[in-house]
Amino acid sequence: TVLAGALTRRSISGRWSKLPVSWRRSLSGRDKLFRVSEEVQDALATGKPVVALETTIYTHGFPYPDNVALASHLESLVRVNGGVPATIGILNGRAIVGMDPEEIIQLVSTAGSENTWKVSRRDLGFIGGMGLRGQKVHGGTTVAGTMILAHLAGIKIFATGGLGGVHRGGQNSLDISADLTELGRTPVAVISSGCKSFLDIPRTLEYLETQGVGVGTFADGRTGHVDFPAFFSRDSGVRSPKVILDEADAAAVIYAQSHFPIHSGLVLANPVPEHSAIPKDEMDTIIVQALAEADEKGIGGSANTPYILKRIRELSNGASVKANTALIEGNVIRGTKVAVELEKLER
Ligand code: PSU
Ligand code: MN
Repeated sequence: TVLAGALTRRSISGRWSKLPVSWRRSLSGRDKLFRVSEEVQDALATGKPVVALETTIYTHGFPYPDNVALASHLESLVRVNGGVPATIGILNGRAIVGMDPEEIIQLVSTAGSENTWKVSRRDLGFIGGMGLRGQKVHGGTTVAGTMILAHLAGIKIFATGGLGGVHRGGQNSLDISADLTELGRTPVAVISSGCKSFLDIPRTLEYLETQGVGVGTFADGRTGHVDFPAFFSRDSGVRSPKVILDEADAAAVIYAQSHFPIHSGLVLANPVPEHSAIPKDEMDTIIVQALAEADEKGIGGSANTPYILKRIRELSNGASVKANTALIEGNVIRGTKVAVELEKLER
């Protein structure tokens, strides 16, 4: 490719053309743009359950140094439940699937810096390009960004806290998270606690339906009314399109879907544990205030979600952080168990 050619000439000049083609490719621009850790490569090659973890929650969600502790804790939760974690993020423009502990610290300690971007689908080319130009740019990957990189590495399961969605008033502003279109075109199953109620949950579910994304919520029985969860709260007032009982149910759905030419993802919603949930009306008051402030200050686009999350943290005096931590832990454990079940079906 043009890119590989340009890098090649500069990096290893004359000796390059004598290398076998496969080596040339692995030493080329692609290697400067994308790396999968040896542990994750090995796990994928030997059929071990791998679980992808995103990094926008660390760079644009949790403050430093709490984010370091959380990142390491989530990785251990994957391991003790029989999986291999693949934390995904970007350092100096290079996307890494399976960041090591030092790389995670290097990335998440830059939370809040202007050189640390929130990287969704539209940003991957820019951050990679700036990295090739020698810029010290880092990135926390969103659900959309993480799905793309996970899929490129061959990972099918991804656990996180919450999904982006259609913002309130989105029918006019067209502020619809790229997470939703990504779910429509990238075959990765995302385990989350739904989306926050500062978003428009009914329109988010409509949009996912249009995108062909299967949505199921974990519940104790297959019948009856089950809400699609609203992150801090188990109820949203909006019915989940489908219900799943357990990890084996979820794995069967992923396995079945992979046999059809459906290249979309799945949303597997895992409600926040009862004991750490924040009642819906309590949350609503805080959200109304945070939304009004964002509107007054004109904070829109990709800055909107991080701003609202920050204000919710402040206005709830940290109660939201506790709930947020508990639900992510639950999702990571669930996601790992789904990956373990899926591995059994694929064996
Ligand atoms: N929702 C949350 N917490 C988060 C995010 C969303 O409750 O941390 C992050 C995720 O990384 C998600 C992104 O993919 O924000 C969505 O941002 P946007 O709405 O700009 O697409
Ligand atoms: Mn947006």
